Amino acid sequence: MNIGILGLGSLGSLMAYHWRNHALFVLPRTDISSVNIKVQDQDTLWQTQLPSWQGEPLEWLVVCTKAADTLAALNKWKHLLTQANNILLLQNGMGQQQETVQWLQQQQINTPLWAAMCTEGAYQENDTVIYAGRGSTQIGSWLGSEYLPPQLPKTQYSENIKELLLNKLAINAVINPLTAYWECKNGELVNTPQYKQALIALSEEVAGLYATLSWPLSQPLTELAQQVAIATAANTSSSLQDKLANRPTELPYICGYLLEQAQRIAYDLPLTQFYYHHLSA
Ligand code: KPL
Repeated sequence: MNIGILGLGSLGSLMAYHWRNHALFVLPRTDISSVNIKVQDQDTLWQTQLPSWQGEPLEWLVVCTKAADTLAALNKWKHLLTQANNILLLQNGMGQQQETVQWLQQQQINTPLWAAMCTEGAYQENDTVIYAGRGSTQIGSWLGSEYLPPQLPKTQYSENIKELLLNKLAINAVINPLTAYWECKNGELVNTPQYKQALIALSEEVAGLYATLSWPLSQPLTELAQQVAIATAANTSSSLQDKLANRPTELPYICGYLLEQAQRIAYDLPLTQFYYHHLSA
């Protein structure tokens, strides 16, 4: 299967590793003919050189950029996008999917849009991506189409991808701003009484918005956020990694998205607002 990867950050590189037995192409930001990647999976170091996409037909074009970079990244390749049978957004956050639907319509590109919810963990150390936590990747049609393309390896189909993404968004809306604000590992949010109090307060605030919007949560958010903080205790959250590396965080597509939804119904999210503004400063 031909797969194109747009955005070779830690997640894009990890997916390339998963799909290493397929014909992979990268869509780099600059005009280079290939990209080197290295992924460390426990004792195995996988390294390869992936060719740049020249418009070969793709079964899947997978966007692994930061949410905020989605449209700029797609725009660079718009003249070739009709060569991709399916576009998948494999990113944290919410809001970019709706922006992409609109952008595709404006460009009159009818390629089916898919979204993914991924629980894999990876981070970059120098020029190597470390596969830190095994998880899964669920994908579903963003507009609810019933058409099923050839299965993207190492993913499972979900019929309720929006619910899964909203659930993940709620978890990220609690763990990411708190870990970035306190500069702590995920696990410290449950082990340090002061941070745990903050986790409970923020979970209650976000859960209140979800209830008001009738957005489903698989469990009470205070429990869910603590479970994920424990399960990923040794992780540095993606927002803290970004903050420490002086990169823009994905918080506009996490807290920012929730603040926008709350504003539309005049609902207050004082804690979310506080952390978001503090971290955006
Ligand atoms: O998705 C994550 C992230 O860091 O962005 C969590 C679930 C918080 C794990 O680190």
